Amino acid sequence: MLATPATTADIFCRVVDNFGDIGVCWRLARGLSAEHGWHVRLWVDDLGSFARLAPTLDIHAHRQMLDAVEVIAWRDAALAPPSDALDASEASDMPDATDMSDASDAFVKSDASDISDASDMSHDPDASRPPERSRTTDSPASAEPLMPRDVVIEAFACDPPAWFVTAMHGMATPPVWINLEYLSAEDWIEGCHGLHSRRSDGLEKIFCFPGFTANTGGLLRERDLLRTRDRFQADANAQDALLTTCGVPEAARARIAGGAAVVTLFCYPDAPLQALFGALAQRDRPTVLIAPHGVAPHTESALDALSAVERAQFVLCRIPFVPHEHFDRLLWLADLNVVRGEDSLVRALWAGRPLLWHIYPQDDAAHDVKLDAFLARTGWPDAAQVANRAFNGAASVAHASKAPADTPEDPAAPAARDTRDTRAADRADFALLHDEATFREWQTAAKRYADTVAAHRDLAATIADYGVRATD
Ligand code: TRH
Repeated sequence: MLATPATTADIFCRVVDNFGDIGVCWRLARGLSAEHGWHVRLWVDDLGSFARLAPTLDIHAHRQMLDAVEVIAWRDAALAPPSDALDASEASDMPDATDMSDASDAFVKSDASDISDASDMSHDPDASRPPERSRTTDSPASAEPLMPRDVVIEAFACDPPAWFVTAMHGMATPPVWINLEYLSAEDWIEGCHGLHSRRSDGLEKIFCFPGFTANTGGLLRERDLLRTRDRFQADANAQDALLTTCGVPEAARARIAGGAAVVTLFCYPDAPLQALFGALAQRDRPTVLIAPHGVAPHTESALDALSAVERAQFVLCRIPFVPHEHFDRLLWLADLNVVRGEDSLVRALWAGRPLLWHIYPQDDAAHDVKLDAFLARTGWPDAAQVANRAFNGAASVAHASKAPADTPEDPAAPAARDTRDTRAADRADFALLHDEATFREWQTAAKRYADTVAAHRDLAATIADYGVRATD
């Protein structure tokens, strides 16, 4: 019997902002490779951001293997050669003569060292062809030209290179082309997940919507993740070792061992931390705050604004950015996780612990709708929903009178959040943090909701199914 060949795939990722785009793509690439045996090439336009999550990445390599995934430095489309030098449809993804002296991660930049006159690059007849392995100097990866393979995954409508799409079009059987969309808990996601759209050139895209329900693409969740989490949560030594690895100082670890609560802090700069800290200070146990350097820069001033007695309830640990595996475990050991964006939300969900989601702000306040849709699914106590809305400056049922500061009618209110800190939230919004009974209810509900969502198929498995169809 002939063995079925492994599915081969290209994942394209542009880092628009922050770390969420590459965070999702990196987890997906590894999941497809490790759990489904796929051969994955991950094209990333910003290796610097990627390296924050994967410190062993070589940001100067144009092609490299990392955790069995081939990572390709995908040059920035903004660095296109002069439009008259190349056909415009191809230019946007071709090497740029003006970039040749730059030490950026441009995809084909290593080629420049082979070319005596870089300024003549735009006339290089090879410029309109896909780059080939033979022209790179630093890759342990496979030797075939970078032609499309079984599956193309375009993350967040990032547009693969034009020459690549042209090559897809020229294939006898074009790849399965998946557009991986942003995460939302809104109902309409179910109706759109899996829809096909035919382009004018005849190629077809499938829309894959991650989501929280069975009728969506699901969420990224490694096999055995919850079992591994459960073991870790029951192992105080493993937790202490992780804290040490992450750079949490001895004194803070001693406080944790002595019963202090751990709160991780990964939010956008406008989070109402003063109100949150004011409520945490009312707890009958101290809090060790763990925050990456540079994140939530007003943490220190919000702590300083507390009374001396309240301030004494906190130890703040600023730690370096840590790799995904450590980040996930930090969330597992915390009593409360403050997360943002979509990837850290999902990881905090899997922690099965209470969380405050500081959702990525959108111009038309669409984030409020997304937040409500998520909260409505969780089954968390009302007070937890109030706290989450307040943390985002959104009107809540209990605190509707505070809404004007964030409504479009308020001329001082920005389209997205950026000035509202304690204007829209006060410590009363977070009262459940020091109400033991309600907090316990939240803990139970958080665990239950994680289990509920984990009963659905995970996103890598959903996408792997498309791959099976591609290789059938
Ligand atoms: O970084 P983000 O704010 O990314 C955002 C969101 O994804 C948003 O939805 C998107 O539209 C916008 O970018 C363009 O938040 P997010 O999604 O939580 O991603 C953070 C990633 O960083 C996640 O993969 C976890 C990872 N991380 C670590 O690996 N180590 C760390 O120490 C920290 C703090 C984060």
